[in-house]
Amino acid sequence: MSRLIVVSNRVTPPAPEGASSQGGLAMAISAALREYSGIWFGWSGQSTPQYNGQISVQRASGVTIATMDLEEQDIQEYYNGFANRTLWPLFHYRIDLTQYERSYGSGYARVNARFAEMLMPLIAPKDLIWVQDYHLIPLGRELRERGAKNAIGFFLHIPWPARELVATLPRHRQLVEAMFHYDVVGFHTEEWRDAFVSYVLHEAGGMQLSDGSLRAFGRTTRPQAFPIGIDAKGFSALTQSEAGMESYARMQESKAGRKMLLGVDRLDYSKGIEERFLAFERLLAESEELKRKIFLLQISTPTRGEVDAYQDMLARLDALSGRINGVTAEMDWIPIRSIHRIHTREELAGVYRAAEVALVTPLRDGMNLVAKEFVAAQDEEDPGVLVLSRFAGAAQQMKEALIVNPFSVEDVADAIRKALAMPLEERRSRWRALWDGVERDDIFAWRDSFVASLEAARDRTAKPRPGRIAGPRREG
Ligand code: ADQ
Repeated sequence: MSRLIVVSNRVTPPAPEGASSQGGLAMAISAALREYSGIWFGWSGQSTPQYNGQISVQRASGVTIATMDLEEQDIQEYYNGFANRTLWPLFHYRIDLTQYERSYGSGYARVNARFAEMLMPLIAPKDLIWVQDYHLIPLGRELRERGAKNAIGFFLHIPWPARELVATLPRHRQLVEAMFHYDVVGFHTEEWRDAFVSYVLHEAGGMQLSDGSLRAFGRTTRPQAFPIGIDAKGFSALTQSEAGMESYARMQESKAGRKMLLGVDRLDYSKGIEERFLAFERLLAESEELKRKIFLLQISTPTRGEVDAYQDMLARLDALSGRINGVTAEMDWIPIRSIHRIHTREELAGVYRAAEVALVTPLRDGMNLVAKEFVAAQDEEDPGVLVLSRFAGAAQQMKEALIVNPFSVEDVADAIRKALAMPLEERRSRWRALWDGVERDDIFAWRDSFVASLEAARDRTAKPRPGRIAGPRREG
């Protein structure tokens, strides 16, 4: 088995299963590397007064992790700047929040070059290299320029947007050209992959070859969809852990016979939390009979606090839940419980299991793992109902959920009413179909299919066999 080197912006040392509170990407990588001999390389999350080219290496839970510190200016321009003020909002269709600063672009290029400089000495000739996410798009090119001949793959955890949006980015061609230094470029869904293909064919004058790969900028890459999953069985088992059962029992008690709607998100404008609150308000206004019988528990962890759009959102969200509660609450009933805290995986599993309805209503989301965690945590005899945004990548797979348009408060309110009234038999059959998918397309299937694709790319490079040029593909 080849050694796998995973590179991501942040490296979060893996904690023993069940004890961690890592975010979606970090969860996915530590689960993927646990069974692979390999290295996880990235930023430590710490700043250093001056870039010193030093790497710190440690082993944690069977994974070797190698990290570097970044200078404050790097953090501002690369991480808070180009990654989170430019690419993140743009790729989530928030052009109104997208900031196009030249200094962000230079910081992004500089940090990607530093990543390559630090990583090169760790790479052995047969290693497979797997670069994660939008922070590191140019890393493949930087590695190639320094002589890396390995199979290198890239996976984008966020959506790839319509080409008209990409074209608003200064030097967008250069960014896309960088994708062509990877042998494989992975997306969560066929929709995101097709949007990338569309850019290449129509903006970059590229060609699609008969084997599905793309040729442009004098290079070839293979775009593919690899829907990410969770450690489904592992997550399901957390509901039976001591802490999981305790959190379930605590929630059941605090529900006091009421039905619970649940939202769990990183606090981010892409997650549609404000729109969800407004839909809930609409539901209560239209369905008087539901008052006092239901409540919404929203658990949102603040992130990216240095970026103003996130501070603004936190303030708006608190004001909104305060207003709705102020107008609607009664002495012994509060409609929205909104908390900003990180919970352990076990606690979350117990809370998911106690919920009658999960509201996963992002305005745009690469995949959304919360939808899958909710399904994995249910009691098969009496499962809850998943309300899922059509704009989450997960909606492509989880068709038995109640699929909604999160921009329409009426649509979401209708779906909540339907979920609350759904007969047990229908809940069971929908849940069964969802669980079958979550269990089959789990995190290990995701890892294995990406690595297999990277291995195939390595084998093709060893014996080059050019594909036939098929000409630009027609858009359907
Ligand atoms: P995220 O935007 O972070 O991930 P998501 O996929 O929903 O979104 O993952 C969030 C993770 O954080 C889940 O595992 C959840 O349990 C955890 N989490 C959220 N709130 C928490 C809390 N209060 N306490 C503890 N844990 C909490 C990005 C993309 C997604 C994509 C993933 C993986 O934006 O679209 O699904 O990467 O590729």
